[in-house]
Amino acid sequence: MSRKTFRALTCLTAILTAASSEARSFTGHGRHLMQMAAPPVTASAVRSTAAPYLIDPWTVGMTYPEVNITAGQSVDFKWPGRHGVYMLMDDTCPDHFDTNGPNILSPIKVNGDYTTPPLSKGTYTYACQVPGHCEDGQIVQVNVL
Ligand SMILES: [Cu+2]
Repeated sequence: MSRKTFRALTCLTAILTAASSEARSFTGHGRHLMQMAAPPVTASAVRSTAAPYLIDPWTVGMTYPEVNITAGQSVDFKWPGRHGVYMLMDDTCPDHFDTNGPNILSPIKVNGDYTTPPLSKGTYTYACQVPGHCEDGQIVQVNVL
């Protein structure tokens, strides 16, 4: 192979390598945009087709065992009487529930029904924000596996 041919081949290889890494980064970028467009709470990789896990009645005086569901599944709370659904940051009843903000999933209402969005893997703890209800057993831990 002549020196000139060798240089031309080296140059061609460099161009092809650059083009293919460009193509890869474009694909990666496209995938990133698709993930950005999806709701953040949706499990994109594993989406369960299972029906929502029903907690009925969601009320006081109960002992709710830990719930195990699969990624992409939702939890549906239904209640008689006056309750709400509040997402806790840990598994203990707080001294104080925020009166507005993102932790309030359902405001306090009578005869309510609230279904979470499809949940991604993790541990979630829900309680009722009516004063005294969490301490009276209206708290549940949900493990999304
Ligand atoms: Cu309650």
